[in-house]
Parts: sequence; C-alpha cells; structure tokens
Amino acid sequence: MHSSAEGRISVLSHVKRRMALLGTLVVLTASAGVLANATPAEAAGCMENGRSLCLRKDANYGGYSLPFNMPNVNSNMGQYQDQVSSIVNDSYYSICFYEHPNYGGLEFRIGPWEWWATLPGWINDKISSFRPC
Ligand SMILES: [Ca+2]
Repeated sequence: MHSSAEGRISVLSHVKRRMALLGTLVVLTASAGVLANATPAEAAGCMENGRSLCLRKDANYGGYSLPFNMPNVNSNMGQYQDQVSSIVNDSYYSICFYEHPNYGGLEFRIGPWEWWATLPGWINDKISSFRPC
C-alpha cells in the first residue's frame, strides 16, 4: 500500500513537470512569434545560438552581442562594462544589472522574457555587473 501511494505521487510529480515544461514551450513559441515581427534579424541571431540573454552594445539590438545563458552571474564585465545599450532576456529569470562591478551602484531590474530596445539614460552605457534577482 505504501509503495503504491508513493508510485502515484511520483507519477503526479512527473505529470506536473511535463506540464510546466509545456508551459515554457508555449511561452517560448509565443515570444518568438512576436520577436520575429518586431526585431532586427541580428537580434534573433543571438538566440538562434541557444543563448537566453543577449546584451548589445547599441540601442535597437545593434552593435556587438554579449551572449550568456541564464542563470548567469557576472560580477565584473571587464572591458565590456559601460557599453550595453539594449538587452534581450529570453529566459524566465528576472535579472538585475548594476552600475558598478560586484553589484554596486544603481540597480536596473528587468523581468522574465523582457526585451529592452533602449535603456533608461541613467543606466545606458553604465552596466558593469549582473545577476538573477
Ligand atoms: Ca552602448
């Protein structure tokens, strides 16, 4: 009896995981459809390589691309700090970007699946570290 109950719980847990995965796929499909119409092909290129976070040097997803896979923690962007001007977050993580290395200074938080073609002036060309938050 005991093992049978455990079996049911295990199956239920498996079904829940599958449903969560399906939900993720639906969101991915929906967001890809929107993005195909609304964004430059260059922006999609970062995601075609399977990356879930793309930081771009220029506004409107232009300039060079800094690709990452979330969850990613970057305490110091080194030579690439103070340059990011647009962001593609193709993940279910909220991400906090910071003015200084080691998560210092001003904080700019974006939500899951958010695309920012331009950044607010106070953080544009100032991001130096980031992490999920
Ligand atoms: Ca820039």
